[in-house]
Amino acid sequence: MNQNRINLLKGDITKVTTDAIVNAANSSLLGGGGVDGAIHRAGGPAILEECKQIRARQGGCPTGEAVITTGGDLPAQYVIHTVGPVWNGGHKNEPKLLANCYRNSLLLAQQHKVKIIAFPNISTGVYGYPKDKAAQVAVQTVQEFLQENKLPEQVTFVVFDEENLRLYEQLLGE
Ligand code: AR6
Repeated sequence: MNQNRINLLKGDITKVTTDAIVNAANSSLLGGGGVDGAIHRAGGPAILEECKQIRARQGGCPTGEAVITTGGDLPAQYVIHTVGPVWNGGHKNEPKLLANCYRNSLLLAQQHKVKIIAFPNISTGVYGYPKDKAAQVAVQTVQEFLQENKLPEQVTFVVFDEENLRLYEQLLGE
């Protein structure tokens, strides 16, 4: 039913023109490597400035939670920064925390009337979450959210490597 509200794209999320992109951040909100570094480089200093303000207000962002800033110079209007769990063998609540990332990002998007949102494969880089397990959590959580909500209208999964492309193609039946 909501399959046509989910899209799959391979490439660099900083190039995607959309209402919001999601950043796989860390709880400091001060930037890092991977997709986080790419977003701050491409989006310019306005994003970091807002991250610092949020940090001053609430002291960073706990794992599984999300915060929103401008998209700065990006073709996206907003960046939603969420903090994925570090993979620790799977017995440290990782699946629930990863699902929280997707759900809380979608909720924040909805509050900002976001119609189209793009997600990277949160936690599957530096944080070491097995890609197959992470893809299952991502797709299931997004599908459930879309079944229960009208906004966002469209969700794009932006994959960066062949393995994730294959996994998402399988899960989305493409
Ligand atoms: N566009 C889309 N996906 C990307 C891009 C890009 N430009 N660059 C990397 N990826 P990671 P994490 C993919 O390591 O595992 C940072 O230092 C990448 O191939 O960026 O959640 C933060 O500050 C992988 O599939 O995020 C944190 O400290 C996915 O994005 C920590 O890394 C996530 O990989 C977060 O680790």
